[in-house]
Amino acid sequence: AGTAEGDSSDGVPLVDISAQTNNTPIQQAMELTRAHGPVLRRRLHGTDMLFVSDPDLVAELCDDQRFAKYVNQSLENVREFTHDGLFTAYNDEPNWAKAHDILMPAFALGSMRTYHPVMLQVARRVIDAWDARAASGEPVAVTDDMTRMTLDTIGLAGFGYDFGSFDRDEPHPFVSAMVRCLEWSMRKVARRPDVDYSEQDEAFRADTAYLTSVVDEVIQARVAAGESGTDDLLGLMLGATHPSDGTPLDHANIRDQVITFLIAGHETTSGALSFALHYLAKNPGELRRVQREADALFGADADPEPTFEQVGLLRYTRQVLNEALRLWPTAAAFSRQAREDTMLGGRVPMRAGQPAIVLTPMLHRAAVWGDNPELFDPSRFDPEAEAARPVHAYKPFGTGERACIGRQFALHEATMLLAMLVHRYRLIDHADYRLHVKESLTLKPEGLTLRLIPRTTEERAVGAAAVATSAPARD
Ligand code: FDE
Repeated sequence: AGTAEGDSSDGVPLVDISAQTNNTPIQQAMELTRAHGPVLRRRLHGTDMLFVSDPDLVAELCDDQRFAKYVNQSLENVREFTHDGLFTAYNDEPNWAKAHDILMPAFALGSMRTYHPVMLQVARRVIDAWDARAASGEPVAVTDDMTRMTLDTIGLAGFGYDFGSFDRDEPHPFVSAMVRCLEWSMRKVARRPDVDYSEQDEAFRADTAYLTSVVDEVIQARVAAGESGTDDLLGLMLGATHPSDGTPLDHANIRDQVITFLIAGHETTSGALSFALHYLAKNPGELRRVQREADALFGADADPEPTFEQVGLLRYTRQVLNEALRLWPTAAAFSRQAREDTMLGGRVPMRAGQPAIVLTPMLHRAAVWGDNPELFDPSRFDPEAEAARPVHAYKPFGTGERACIGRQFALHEATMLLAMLVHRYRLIDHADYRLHVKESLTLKPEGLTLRLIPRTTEERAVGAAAVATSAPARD
């Protein structure tokens, strides 16, 4: 994992990785942290970056009085195709506050009630596709199908646009183009000064043009449809004006926001579901536990119609997702910059504007998580256990006012689908899958396939009865 070149004047280890290949920068930074400790400087072609995963220091970085979001180098590259959209805007760009204020209400917990029927509709697409696989005995490609699900959901719920991903054998071309753009953004950080990258840049520009054309089609479709669906994200952006100055978002910015939501709204969520399914397949005891929770709530009938309220009651299923996002937070890093000259932890000097990257997967493996952090254990998110932990020890959705706006959306969608899937199928780890994490700015388990066996009504009835007799009902 690279040898420390030495310590900087403040005692922080400095590691030069310029000579190493860098297609998995997050896992590489995790290795560096394992080797050199939870505060280090990584030098890449002459540029140094501070990486932090110590919970006390992360708590400081999360203090909005002292630090703010920093648009780091990879986000700077994403900016080339999302400009001042929510994710990539600088803190002081007017469109950030404007879009944030206009869109916030659409992401409050109560608004999930509006999206619930669409989420259910897309969950049924997954089940139809998986039923066919189960019947033929073929395995399912988990990550691909979760990506189909989340793309269709954000498309329909956010913009009234149907990507129809389950009617295609290959991923929707939007997904392939978007993944290439994200990979370009990630790899550009590690470019060597002596190599010509114009071919990659040209391909990137072609992909960007394609993304733009798809989004223009999405917007056109809405404009053509007239007034319907005016309370979704696109309707809000086209219609609402900012409370303070009475102006709406301009069209170029709306396009950037749509691209932003299509990206942020599906890559990360599909990864989270894929990791959760992987860990459940590897941990039969945990799988049984979520199956029982679903059996108790949905009953023995094979085709439940989960209600909005029921999703809020799927507490252990939610804990499984939390735990999957602990081990593999799919948006694996966020960056902060000092507002004024300051000392991090009283010993690492940071000048005003200087950045630090919070390496979330290692924060999530710090000593506060106990002595076996690699163990998949959703009981870490039992309410008592959570209350005993420092609040900033868990940050899969970032922090402060630039934290994830889509958190409730992602969790509602993912919790419901996960419960429906484990209610319906036994998950068989037929290929003895060994976790291989692919990085394309976000993380996902590459090549994960599972075989499915439909559960029977009797199995579900037994599960439901076991819960009814063993566990006192919680409020
Ligand atoms: C955001 C976000 C974040 C932060 C970043 C920084 O700081 O740089 C994070 C970490 C995240 N996010 C994460 C996540 C995870 C998951 C699963 C998700 N996410 C999901 C989702 C969905 C949707 C729709 C979204 N998401 C969205 C979003 C947005 C728009 C943003 C930006 C915000 C501001 O304002 O800035 C985010 N997200 Fe997320």
